[in-house]
Amino acid sequence: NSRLILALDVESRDKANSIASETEGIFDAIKVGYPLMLSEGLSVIKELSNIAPVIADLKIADIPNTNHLICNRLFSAGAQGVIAHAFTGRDSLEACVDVAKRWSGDVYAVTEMSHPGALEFMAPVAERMVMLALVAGASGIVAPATRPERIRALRRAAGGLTIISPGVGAQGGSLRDALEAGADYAIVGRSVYESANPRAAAEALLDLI
Ligand code: BMP
Repeated sequence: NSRLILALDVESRDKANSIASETEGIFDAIKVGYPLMLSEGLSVIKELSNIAPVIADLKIADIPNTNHLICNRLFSAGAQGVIAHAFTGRDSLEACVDVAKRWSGDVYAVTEMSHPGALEFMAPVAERMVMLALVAGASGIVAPATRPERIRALRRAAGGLTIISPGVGAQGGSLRDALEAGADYAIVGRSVYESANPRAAAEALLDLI
């Protein structure tokens, strides 16, 4: 258990597989999102899940029925977890959780994002997003490594939910600060997959933990 999740926002299957293989054994999960899935299709999920459990990050944000359909696609494609927005409300989030339970999978609810724009609308209501994640039965939340003090506040609201935290490295967040503030896992993308030596970059992160 490295407490590290690889965000694999590359746009080719070959590149994705080569980075995932090179870093095999280091990351506890691989997060794939729109860039890779829109380029190469859902089949990348099953492929990568031979290397590590895959979290499908489509930031699902629709009515309950549509969320249900989307989650069914993602879990049947081999995802171990999905990421959904919380702002759509309890019923939409519960639809994701219902499907996840059937697959023994996880739902992570987005609370406050890591970019500066999240301060405009998300941050003021982030604690309420955490409450929604709790009542809907989500496994965890996504909280910003760029603002460790916000991880600390959201941890207080989140109790035992798993906190996964993007924004380390390329976005300026510190791995250590995020974990010390209460994140269970840090999500790292560019600083690994854009590195000339992804394995060395990933090992350097491990050394920090
Ligand atoms: P990077 O380490 O290259 O900045 O990648 C971070 C990853 O986490 C990206 O896939 C991004 O879409 C995602 N992410 C984020 O950066 N902030 C959030 O608040 C939520 C995310 O899913």
